[in-house]
Amino acid sequence: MSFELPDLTYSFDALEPHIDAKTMQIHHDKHHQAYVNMLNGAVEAADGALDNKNLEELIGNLDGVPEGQRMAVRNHGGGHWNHSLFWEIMGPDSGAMSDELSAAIDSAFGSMDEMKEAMHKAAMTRFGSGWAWLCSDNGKLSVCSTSNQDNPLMGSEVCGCDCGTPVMGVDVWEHAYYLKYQNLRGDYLNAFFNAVNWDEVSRKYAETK
Ligand code: MN3
Repeated sequence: MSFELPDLTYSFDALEPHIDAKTMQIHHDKHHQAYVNMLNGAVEAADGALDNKNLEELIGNLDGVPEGQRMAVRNHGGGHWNHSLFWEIMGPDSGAMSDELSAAIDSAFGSMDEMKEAMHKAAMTRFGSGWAWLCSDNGKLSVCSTSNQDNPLMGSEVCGCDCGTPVMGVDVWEHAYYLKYQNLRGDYLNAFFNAVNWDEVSRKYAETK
């Protein structure tokens, strides 16, 4: 069994003008494909020790990965999982947020704007490359950020917090925005929120309860 690059469910230009087609194409076809290839290489190099494990099992138990492949699985398995979620929670239609998610956001942050502000701050203060996440711990929402391709599923030693399962994430590696936004990470973050598909975020949130 090997991991595969998931198809986008929308065209490269579907998120214009917020996320440009060229960035989407390189990001999906080149960057994400490279994570998938490197992950498959690491699984193969483990000589059967990692066969039959799904992606969540691999990145959710890095201690169970042979030492020689652990960093590769962390970086490229994380990269595969993070980008797969990222494509899913964006889309040309913003959809509708469920009442359940809306209530959880109000409860945790006070309002939708305050949740966006918390995500924005987490993403802006992430030095270098990484991600900002909206996470649900059995329904309780919080925001955090991770470096490189780490994510909260890897556990508190890696993530630095114990926030549960990501239901939304934004990639703040420069490859996610540099072509259109150059150094203006904040402008990209504002644009990202215009590309979020709230149906899908709501669906992911419901799964965590
Ligand atoms: Mn990326």
